[in-house]
Amino acid sequence: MPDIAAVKAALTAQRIETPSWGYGNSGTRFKVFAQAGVPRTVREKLDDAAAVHEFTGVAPQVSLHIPWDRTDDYAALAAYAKERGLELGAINSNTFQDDSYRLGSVCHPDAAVRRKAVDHLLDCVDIMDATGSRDLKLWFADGTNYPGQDDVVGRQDRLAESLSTVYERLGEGQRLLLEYKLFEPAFYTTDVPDWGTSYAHCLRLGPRAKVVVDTGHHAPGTNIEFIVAFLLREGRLGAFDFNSRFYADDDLMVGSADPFQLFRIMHEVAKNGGLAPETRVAFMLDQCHNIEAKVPAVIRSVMNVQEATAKALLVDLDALGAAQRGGDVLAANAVLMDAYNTDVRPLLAEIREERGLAPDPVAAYLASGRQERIAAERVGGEQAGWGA
Ligand code: LRH
Ligand code: MN
Ligand code: MN
Repeated sequence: MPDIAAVKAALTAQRIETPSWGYGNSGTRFKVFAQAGVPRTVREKLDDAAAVHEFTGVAPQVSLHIPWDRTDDYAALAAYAKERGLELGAINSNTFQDDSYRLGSVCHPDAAVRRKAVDHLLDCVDIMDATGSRDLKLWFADGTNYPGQDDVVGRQDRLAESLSTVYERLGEGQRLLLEYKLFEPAFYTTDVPDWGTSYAHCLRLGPRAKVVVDTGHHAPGTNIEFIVAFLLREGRLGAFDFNSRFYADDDLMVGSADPFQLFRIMHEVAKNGGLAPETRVAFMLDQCHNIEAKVPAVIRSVMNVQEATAKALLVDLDALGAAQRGGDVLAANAVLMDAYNTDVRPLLAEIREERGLAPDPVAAYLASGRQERIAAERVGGEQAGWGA
């Protein structure tokens, strides 16, 4: 049986990074519903992230998205974060919201557009130098809409060249994380559509290039935990963008559509050393909260990751191994299901109370009055939103 003290230590040590854009307004192409108390500045987004960390105790890092979080002094922003017990996490680039990127960015047929995109990525590395961020997280909207629109292999060549320029610029300890996505906004070909494409580019770049698995970026039925296990074995799993997928890139709260899938993913992570700090897997959320209150939704998401992790840590690996070696299919499956069916909420509540935190972070946040306070204070100015 798993040692409960070790399970508790692993849960206490786990870190979950929250996205700055999750605190801003967001929606669909049909409507963005503004909410009271939404941050108007990057600093207010950090204040919200600090609240999530205060109530959960496991979310001290915040990912930034450039230019959504642009500021003229990143070192000062990092100092502001530090004063609130936070660190600035991954820097997410944006090469998808400029008219010049209609035919792509780093894969664009025109060298001048590629140069502009690469310059932005290099600017992001400068920002990492100022903030002390470890990771540059790249997602490209590049692709084509129609057969024949562009040369598929030519686009891969341009991608490889652009990535290599950025990789060469990385400082010591900095990593390039390459995210893939099956489709959207391109509908015929996508230049980094899957983990295999990302992995192949990372292999060519070098050991500090790693794959990002965004749980919402796969075809229905894809076995994501297999991808996770494979990448961990190869030392190329850099990070997760956690969110939930009913249909496509839904960006809803992680673990809401399929908590069992999240457990299966975390089982592969836990079993294959992915929770060890030296493996350096970053557990990030990449979510938007369109109709629900944002700060409590981020807290809930952090808790969902913790619950899946706790269940994964409760898998009796000795019993599992014995059943697997003995070819006992039913027993092996039962070991996993026993862990999944365990109610880990009391264990997590106990860990929080031992650390001086409230046992139920969502309830404690709602009772704190903070939501009403920010709604009253944050009036005037322009609310932050996805894409602005
Ligand atoms: C792309 C994506 C990527 C972006 C984020 C806002 O769909 O997952 O990680 O940077 O959304
Ligand atoms: Mn993502
Ligand atoms: Mn996405």
